[in-house]
Amino acid sequence: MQQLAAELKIDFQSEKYKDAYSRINAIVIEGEQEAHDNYITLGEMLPELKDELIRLSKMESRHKKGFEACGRNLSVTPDMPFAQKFFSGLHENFQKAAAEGQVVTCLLIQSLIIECFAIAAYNIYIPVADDFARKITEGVVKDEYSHLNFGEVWLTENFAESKAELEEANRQNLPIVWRMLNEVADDAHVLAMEKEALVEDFMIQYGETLNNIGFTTRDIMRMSAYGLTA
Ligand code: Y39
Ligand code: FE
Ligand code: FE
Ligand code: FE
Repeated sequence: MQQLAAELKIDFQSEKYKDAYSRINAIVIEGEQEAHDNYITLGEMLPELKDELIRLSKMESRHKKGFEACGRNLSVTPDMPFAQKFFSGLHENFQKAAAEGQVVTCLLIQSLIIECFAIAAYNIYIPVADDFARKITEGVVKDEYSHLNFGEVWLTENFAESKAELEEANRQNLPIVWRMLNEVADDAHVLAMEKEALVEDFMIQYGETLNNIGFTTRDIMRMSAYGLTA
C-alpha cells in the first residue's frame, strides 16, 4: 500500500502538502471531537445503551489524539476555526434534533452519515498517507465500521417507527454532505484523494447501510437523489 504514495511521489514536507493538510487534519480532529460529544449526547437519549455509547465516545477521543499526532508528525498546525465552520451545518442539525429528543435524526447524522463519511475518507486516505498516519488511520477505520454498525443495528430494530423520520433527516442532511465534499475537494486532491472516489465510497457505504436497515432499492435511489443539486 505504501508503494502508491511512493509511486505518486507525494512530498509530505512540501509547503503545498502541509497547507492542505492543515485543513484536512483539522477537519478530522474536529470531526472526532464532535463524534465524541455526539455519542455522549446519544447516551443520555438512550439510557439503556449508555455504557455502550460511552465506550464509543472514548474510541472517538482516542481517534482525535491519533490524528493530532499525525499533524505534529508533519509539523502541521491544524486550522481548527476552519474545521469548526466546516462541520457547523451537521453540528447545528444534530444539536437541534437532540434538543427535540429526535434520537432517529441524531443517529442518522452521527452513526450513518458522519460514520460513512469517515469510512470513505479514511479508506481513500490510507494508500496515500505517510507511514505514520497510515498505521494510525488503519486502526481508526476498523472502529468506524463498528460505530456504523451500532446505528445500523438500532435503526434496523426500530425501522417501522423510524422510517419517516429517517427520510426527512436524510433530506435535510445529505445535501450538507455534498457541500462539505465540494468544499474539501481541492485540499483532498493535494493529498492525492480524489473527490470522485470519496463520493463513490460514501454512496456505496451509505446505500448498503440503508438497504440493511430495511429501505428498498427504490427508496434508496430516491433518498440518494437529495443533495445531487447541492
Ligand atoms: O465517527 C467519526 O469518527 C467521524 C468523525 C469522523 C469524521 C471525519 C470526517 C472526515 C472527513 C474528511 C474529509 C477528507 C477529504
Ligand atoms: Fe472516529
Ligand atoms: Fe466514529
Ligand atoms: Fe491531479
